[in-house]
Amino acid sequence: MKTENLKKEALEKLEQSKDLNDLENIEKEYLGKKGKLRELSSKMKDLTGEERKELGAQINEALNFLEEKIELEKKAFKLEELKEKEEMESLDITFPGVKAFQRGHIHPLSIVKKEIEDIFTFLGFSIIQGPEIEDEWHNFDALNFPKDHPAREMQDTFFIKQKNREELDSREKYVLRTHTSNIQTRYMESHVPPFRIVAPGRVFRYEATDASHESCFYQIEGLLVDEHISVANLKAVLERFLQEFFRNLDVKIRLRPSYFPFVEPGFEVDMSCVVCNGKGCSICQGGGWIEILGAGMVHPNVFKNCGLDPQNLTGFAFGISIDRLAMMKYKIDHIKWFHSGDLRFLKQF
Ligand code: FA5
Repeated sequence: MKTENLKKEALEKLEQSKDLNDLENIEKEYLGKKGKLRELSSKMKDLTGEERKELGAQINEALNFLEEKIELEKKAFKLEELKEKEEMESLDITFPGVKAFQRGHIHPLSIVKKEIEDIFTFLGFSIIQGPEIEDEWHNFDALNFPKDHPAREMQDTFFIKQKNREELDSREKYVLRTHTSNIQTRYMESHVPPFRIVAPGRVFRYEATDASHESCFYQIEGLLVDEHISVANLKAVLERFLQEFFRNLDVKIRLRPSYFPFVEPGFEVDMSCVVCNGKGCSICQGGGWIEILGAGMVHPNVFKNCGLDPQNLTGFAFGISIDRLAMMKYKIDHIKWFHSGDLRFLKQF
């Protein structure tokens, strides 16, 4: 009966075992060379032949029984271990991440540029691109800039270093474009009116920076050429554009005479302040109006320089600062923020 008791005892321990280590200890305790069942056989010498035979059979039966049981338990533990390992190591790339994925932000200038483009597309304008490195002909000469115009001087223009620059023709001398008006001349050279285009892009100026001036900023050029176009059309398009852009039908504009060599008459255009509705506030410095763009009627010399006959053609052009529109829309107090790369600023959009 001793073997039965040992079997029972071993089975109870097996039931309570928690891992392979426990099983190995049970195996050693009952089946090992010095284990409890083998120890029983050492008592056989005191028994009669018949008793010895019977005990031997009982011990063998118990050994086989427990061996089988322990083997089964081992397999079960190993399977469990494998499953756990698989769960830990398996990689399901379709599984959602533990941390929420951080999405980037569209830059405020890109948001505003897209909005402006959408409004002008709605008004029937096409969107055109032009080069940032431009020859002096398209950036100045074709636009009727006199050779000695101060805008060509070192304080305004980034000139590209070229060998024997002085001897080159203005079509071979390069600058970083100082405005998007270069796209006007390129477009008029290669297209037949009527047309209406807008052209957004980066422009570069060698000038001191402050809250509303950057050496690299964005403009959007507008050009509409047809017969019988007047300042009234220019005013209507600009006013409509601004009302759409600021989603405010009270936006008004006023034209102040100004000089740009490529338009006649030329204007600086102010809009009524959208922050105070023209009553006067810190953004418009109390005046109720803010200057946002230059505009005018295309000068006949520009038509001529671009190979068009000024006789029957009229048109208007304008150049808006995208940066300044963005500043007003989002009430941004300094132009430097756009290129600061500061995430605290960018995350707001
Ligand atoms: C021009 O660049 C003309 N090409 C605009 C034009 C086009 C006039 C077609 C007539 C017909 P201006 O230099 O004024 O003009 O610049 C246009 C607008 O850009 C200004 O009204 C102002 O809002 C903005 N601007 C000018 N300089 C800077 C600067 N350094 N940083 C940011 N915005 C500027």
